[in-house]
Amino acid sequence: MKVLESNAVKGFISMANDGWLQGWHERNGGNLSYRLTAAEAAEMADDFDKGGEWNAVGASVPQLANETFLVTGSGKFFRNVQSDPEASLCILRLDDKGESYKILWGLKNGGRPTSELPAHLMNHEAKLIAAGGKHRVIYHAHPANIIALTFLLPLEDRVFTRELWEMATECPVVFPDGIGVVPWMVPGGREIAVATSRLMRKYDAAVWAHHGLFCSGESFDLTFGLMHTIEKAAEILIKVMSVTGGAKRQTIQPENFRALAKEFNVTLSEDFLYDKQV
Ligand code: 2HA
Ligand code: ZN
Repeated sequence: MKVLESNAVKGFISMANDGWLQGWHERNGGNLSYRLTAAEAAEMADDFDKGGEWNAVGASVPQLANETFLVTGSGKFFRNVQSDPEASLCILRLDDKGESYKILWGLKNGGRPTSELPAHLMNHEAKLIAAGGKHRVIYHAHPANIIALTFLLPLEDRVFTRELWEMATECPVVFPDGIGVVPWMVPGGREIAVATSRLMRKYDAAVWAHHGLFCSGESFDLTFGLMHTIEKAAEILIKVMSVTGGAKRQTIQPENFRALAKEFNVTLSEDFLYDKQV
């Protein structure tokens, strides 16, 4: 099978385009990665380049040894993914130590995998361990409202989680574990990857202060939906803060969250249900 005929690849391209249409990917902003199943990698193996050299990942992810990933390219624009996937994306395979990768397909005009490859792979590894292999998608985008909040709220997991939960009743059902916050750090390297993957053990989403958001999920729909839900909640909070500076006349209270958790069968940590003024 040709790579571009695969349903997994089609789903990846359509998610990338959805992110572009949301306005989350100015210029070359953001990146997306998908861990292929063994069956998906096998069915398109005929279309893979058999040669190619090994390149350093810039991080060590031994739990992902020999795994195959579809990722966006460094410096490539989400805007062009749908019209020219073969120039914008690549499929890579890790070596048996999880320290080097080889490109099997894509980047036909040259280039490298996403500059955030260490963060993507370390997040995949953290999720492989924490979620037993169910998660396959890691998504990084630059949605404006969640970024704006990193100038306004304390950079604390408990504050971001609680404020976003209050903005839409379904938020605690969509991300019951909460959301983590990484303080400002230089992007693209191992240090920010380590900080993010530490949070990803606990949460499915991590904010990068003054930069963007990382989300993890089992499918393209769930991961895109998580990014979308968080950004929508952030937009509502920005609207409220724009009008009143943050004061709320009424909101969802801790006892309301506890009732919701019971009805929707989710566990909400009491760490996020602290007492505060409205
Ligand atoms: O430009 O988003 O974090 C790609 C990025 C880097
Ligand atoms: Zn970014």
